[in-house]
Amino acid sequence: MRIGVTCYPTYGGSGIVATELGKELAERGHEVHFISYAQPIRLNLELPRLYFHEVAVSNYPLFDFPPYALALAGKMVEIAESEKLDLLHVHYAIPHSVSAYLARAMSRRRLPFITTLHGTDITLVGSDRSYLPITRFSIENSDGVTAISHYLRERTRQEFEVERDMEVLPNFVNCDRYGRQALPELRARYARPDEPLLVHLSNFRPVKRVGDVIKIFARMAPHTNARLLLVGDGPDRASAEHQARCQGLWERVYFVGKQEKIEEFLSISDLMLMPSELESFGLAALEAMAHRVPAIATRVGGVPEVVEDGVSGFLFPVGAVEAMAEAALELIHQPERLREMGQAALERVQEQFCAAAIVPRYEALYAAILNA
Ligand code: GMT
Repeated sequence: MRIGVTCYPTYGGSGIVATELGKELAERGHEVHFISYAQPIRLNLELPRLYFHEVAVSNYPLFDFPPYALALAGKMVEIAESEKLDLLHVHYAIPHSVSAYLARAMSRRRLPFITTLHGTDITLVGSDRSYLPITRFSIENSDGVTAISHYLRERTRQEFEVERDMEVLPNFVNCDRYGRQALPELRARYARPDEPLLVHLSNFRPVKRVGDVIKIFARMAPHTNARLLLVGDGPDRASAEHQARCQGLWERVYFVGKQEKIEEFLSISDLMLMPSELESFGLAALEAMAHRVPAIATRVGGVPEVVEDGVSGFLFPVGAVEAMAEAALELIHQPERLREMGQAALERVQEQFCAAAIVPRYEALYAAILNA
């Protein structure tokens, strides 16, 4: 098949899932054309059958806000026709799904499109009154809709009162590439062998509650020689850095910013902290679990579908920093228990979230839509 994929190319879970799916599809022999305003961060164009088409948005002085959704729709049609695309698969409803709707209407070829809902496109942006009607419209008019968790599907049904079919296709990792050996030199940069290494990975947006990560670590600090690695960047990074300095933790926390090889940082870590306000899935926890790193996380959204409380991690109410610190301390003080949880986390990933099981379900959905 020839598939057009649109996603946000920036540091965010939906773009990462879209890119990983594109890579998997290309490996399986499909031709995959990414259409976006920049090359997605994890997209490696040296791999065969993967292409990137940039959407140029002209910014006439009359516009306070350049009309990206329209430029994207135009580019989708252009690429669909020049590359003979069979379908479009857009990740994140706003505005991609609306652009795909326009592209389908404009195209001289048959051009069905699938919308994958990821989370904030429903829970924050889509439910904003100014976007709600058009989000509902684009969901109702997509040829196929998928959601990355049962939670998100239910939330979409409630929020938008849509009755249509929506398949739950969870996020995934490539189980052959994950779980490699830890890199001793990289780990040595951040912690000695006897110092447990905690990790937080996010885009540092308010919904991630990075401040709680620091609060948890501050409560742990007097009772452990552990260190904390913060991977990623975003609006709340500066305040988290300030908080770490004020708490006297600066020597023990490392803000390493955006990283290309996330898996290297996860593979040297012992325990993940993900105290988010909301996660429709929690891809960061899944990626950590694939490296035998259990998560201390919040019981929100789709997280319980990923992390089994007490088995592959521990779940707490939002803001329960004291309890999260206690649980993290208890785990790092019992290396055998930590190891068992890490193993359980890996097994859960292997049983439920391997690309080898999920990607064929996307292919089947594409085929069903093309044959409809
Ligand atoms: O969480 C973010 O800020 C980014 C956002 C996105 O769409 O890029 O993430 C959402 O999609 C991820 C991939 O499917 C999920 O793992 C995240 O849980 C989800 N974020 C939220 O629901 C807050």
